[in-house]
Amino acid sequence: MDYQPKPEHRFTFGLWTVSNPGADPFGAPVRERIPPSRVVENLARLGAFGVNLHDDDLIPPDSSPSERRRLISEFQRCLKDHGLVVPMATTNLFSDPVFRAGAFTAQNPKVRAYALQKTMIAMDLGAELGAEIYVFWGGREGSEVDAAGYLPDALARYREAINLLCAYSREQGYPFRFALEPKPNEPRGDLFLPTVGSMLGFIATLDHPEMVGVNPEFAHAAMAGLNFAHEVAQAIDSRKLFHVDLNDQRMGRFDQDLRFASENLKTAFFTVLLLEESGYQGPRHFDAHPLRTEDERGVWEFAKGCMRSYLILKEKAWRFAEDPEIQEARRTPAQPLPDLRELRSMPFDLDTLRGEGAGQERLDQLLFDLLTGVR
Ligand code: GCO
Ligand code: MN
Ligand code: MN
Repeated sequence: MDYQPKPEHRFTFGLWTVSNPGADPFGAPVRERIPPSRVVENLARLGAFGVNLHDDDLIPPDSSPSERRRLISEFQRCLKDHGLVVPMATTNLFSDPVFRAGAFTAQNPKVRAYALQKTMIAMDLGAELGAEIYVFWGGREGSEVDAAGYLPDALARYREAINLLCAYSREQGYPFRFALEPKPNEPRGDLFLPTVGSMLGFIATLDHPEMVGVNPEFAHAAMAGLNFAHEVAQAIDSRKLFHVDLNDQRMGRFDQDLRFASENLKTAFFTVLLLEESGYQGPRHFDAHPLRTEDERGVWEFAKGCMRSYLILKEKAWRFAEDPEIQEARRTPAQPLPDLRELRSMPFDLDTLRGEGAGQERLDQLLFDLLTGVR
């Protein structure tokens, strides 16, 4: 096995991921921002399928209309030359100081209107580039000071914004499916709608719930101490897994955005197993950043590493599914429940049931042996 990524594996990276210049709250950038054309060229060389972007990643804010046109057509030409696509687009509603107290949920109606307009323009751009998934990550939708307003009002403003944008997408005839991305905190003290479950509850209250799903992210679950595979499982169970952000993170740290599978090997394995077994057809998007220690050579090693690790875990997932001993230990008896009447009067041998172990120590060790290459 050479673990060579190919477009059919549907690996994608954001322009903002590989070209992240490595600034942090304590230090200046350590790398030049890699221009979009060089990102496309290198991702194609490494075997990726596509590249995703925020409006501002491609078109610096305050660009003139002619500058905008030039940047779009140059980028389109570059995508065509290298055979890369843009499956997903999104809006930067967090960098500009105007969004310091929220974008869609800001109390100031002018800020909300501006956030909506910026998103409509970014949707036009995404549609022009062929994107079919539109991600919403509410980086500034949250609070530090809950005394600042009645919390349910913020959610109502959020709902109004997503409803308006669903209407805009439909009116324009765009093919978008919206994917809402939960995160527990950072940059706000507490972000609204912090988990997949919160998002699913919110989606059910929208005008067009069928258009809207989720974009769970590994690191966001890990920050909250949650098991990412369980987050993905709930999204799959609700048929709402529209997109996925793969990276890694240690719990109790700042938002690390580490290379996929670099920290939590088992959860990464179960994530890949779920994506592959469920028949998820969407992009495998790496929303991670190269370490601040790296120069551009390290950036491409990082990108290669994300895809390579996924493919290695995919091979392990196959072996897991085909290993007779593992499957035997994993088997759950497929016995339907009796009907209600029978159930009500059914006898149980509780002593036997209470005495039965689950055999999971052995199964977990078999998995360890498989993942470490001993098996
Ligand atoms: C973060 C988020 C973002 C979003 C991106 C796309 O923690 O900063 O994960 O990277 O995914 O803005 O909406
Ligand atoms: Mn993130
Ligand atoms: Mn993300």
